[in-house]
Order: sequence, then C-alpha cells, then structure tokens
Amino acid sequence: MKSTTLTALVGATALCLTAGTAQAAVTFIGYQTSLTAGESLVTGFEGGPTLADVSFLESGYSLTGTATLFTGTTRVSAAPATSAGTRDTTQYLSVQKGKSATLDTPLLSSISFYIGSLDSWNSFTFNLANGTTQVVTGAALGSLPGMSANGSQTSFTTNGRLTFSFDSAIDSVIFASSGNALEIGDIAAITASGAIPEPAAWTMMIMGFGGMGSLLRRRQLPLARA
Ligand SMILES: [Ca+2]
Ligand SMILES: [Ca+2]
Repeated sequence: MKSTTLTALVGATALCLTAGTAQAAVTFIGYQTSLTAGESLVTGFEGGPTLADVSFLESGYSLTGTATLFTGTTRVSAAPATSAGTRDTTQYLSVQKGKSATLDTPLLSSISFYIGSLDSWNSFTFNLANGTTQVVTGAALGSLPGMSANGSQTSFTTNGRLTFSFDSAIDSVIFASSGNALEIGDIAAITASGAIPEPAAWTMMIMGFGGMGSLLRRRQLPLARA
C-alpha cells in the first residue's frame, strides 16, 4: 500500500473534548482505503437521492440531515483523494457550510471515516453510551502528528482513514461544517461486542510511529482547498 502510516493517542485535553474525564484514541492513516483489522464497512454512501435512501451494509444504522450526496469534485466539494493522483470516483457525503448529517449507530467500540480535504471548520460530535457528548474539531485534528486541516484536496495529511474510539461506546455521530466542506467517502466500524485495541497495543503504535510526524509535516505540500 502506497501510504503514510501515522498514529496518535490523545487524551481529552489534547482534543479539547467537552467532558474532562473522557479519553479518546484517534488514528489517522493517509490514503488508507482498506479497513483496519476487525472493522466492517458500514456504508460507501451509495444510493440516494436523500440521506435516508443511502445504502447500509450493516443493520442498526440510519442517516438524516441537510448534507448532500455528491459524485466528483464540484465548486463546493472535493472528492476524497485516495492517492496523490487519484480520487474516490463513487458517491460520497458532503457536509457544506452550515449543514450537518446525523448517523445513528448501534453501540460501537470504534468508528472510522475515509475523509477528504480536512478543514479546520469541520467537526465530529460523538454521543456516547455514558451520556456524554464529545466534540472533535478539524482544527484539533489538524494539530495531531501527521495531520493538517488546511483543506488540501490531495495531501495524505488531509485525505485518509480517521478512526475514533472512546472510553464509552459510541451511540451516534453528527458531522457538521461551518464552511465548505466536510467530505466523507465511507464509514466502517467495530460494534461494541467486537474486539478493540488494547491500551498496550496503542502505546506500541505510538512508539513506532511517533517520530514520523515532524518529518512528514515538513514535506507537506501547499495545495488548493475546497
Ligand atoms: Ca462511495
Ligand atoms: Ca474539505
């Protein structure tokens, strides 16, 4: 796989999460179109034309809201890049300025999104089974090693698989954006009954990849945003 692998484990304060006691594990792998071990594909945003008509490959999911389904790059939305020179040619979710989409899920131990052209004004809101709500902004993600939130349509720091897990199961996710746009190519997940990475495993991944962030940041290319 021609990709860059980067991993970060971050606590609540590093991501500016709303509940002080919550812990979040976040991984981002640029251009990782394959699923992480244990994950099942939930949707590739095929179907339509409304969000309610999107096809789900797993039961217990539904999608509502004011976001749009797009194929290809438009004036307001960029198809997620799958390498420096290739794009997702299928339909994807685009959350444009002031819009949102709510994904109701079964209880999940982790969820991943193939994101495109991450922007600082994108946001992910997780409603957890313990009753708390955690908001992760694009700006917070962009501060993590190996990530940026400058809206680049082609960079491996803004296009790739973004995976979240918390210290409580995920119950629903709200995608929102205060500017154009938040693009998501697919969603994959591990249900709460499935396996989740042990803390020791995450720690080893950090030790393995922790030094790559600064190197890769320097190689980051300035590119057009959408
Ligand atoms: Ca698709
Ligand atoms: Ca974007």
